[in-house]
Amino acid sequence: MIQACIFDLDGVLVDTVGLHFESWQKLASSLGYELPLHLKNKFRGASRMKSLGYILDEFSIHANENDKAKFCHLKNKWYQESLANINEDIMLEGAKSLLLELSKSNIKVALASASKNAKLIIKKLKLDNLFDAMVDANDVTLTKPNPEVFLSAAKKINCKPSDCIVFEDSPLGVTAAQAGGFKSIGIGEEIDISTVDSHFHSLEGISWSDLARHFEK
Ligand code: B16
Ligand code: MG
Repeated sequence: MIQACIFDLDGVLVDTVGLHFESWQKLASSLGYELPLHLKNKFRGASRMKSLGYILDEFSIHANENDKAKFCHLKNKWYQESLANINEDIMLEGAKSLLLELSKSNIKVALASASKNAKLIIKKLKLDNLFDAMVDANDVTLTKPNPEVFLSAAKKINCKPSDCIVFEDSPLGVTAAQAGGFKSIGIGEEIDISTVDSHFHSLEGISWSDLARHFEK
């Protein structure tokens, strides 16, 4: 029986995919490059270092470990600057109402994000009270497509993976959810619908009663 919903953050609850891309673009510009648009979706669910790897590969840039750490630091500085004045407007359609409904329905809710900024964003949006547990890239050693972040979230809320629905916008995250034995809902256009239990354009219009019916039929 479904007992919990586990949400990815970027691209599912908040509209930050563009902000990540713009921050990487600033880094690329500082090195004299223009990022191709296809990287925007490739960055979804990818750790900061994995994302940098995509950029270095794209332009065949050789960088040592010191350079990589410096590039990641710069990107994150710009990303955090872009988060400075965010408010609820950055939430994606349907996100707040579904979180509220789940909390009223006594369904456990957890966050499982590949971003080291996830808790900062949740705090800025004053959404902490809607989550029973939060796990982000600061808490795990392996990143998506490894299931560690989802398994750790499930453990914190004391639920079996098969009793949890994971909401994800990235193929990396869907692979991680499947590898961990979770039910999965793909959100948005980057998801191959054959890889998930259910697919929606956004969280808009998704209600807990529909989900319960769908997964318990
Ligand atoms: P940071 P998610 C992921 O978050 C983003 O999708 C991905 O684009 C980003 O590179 C990654 O977090 C790391 O973020 O640099 O803030 O640690 O989608 O798993 O919530
Ligand atoms: Mg995401």
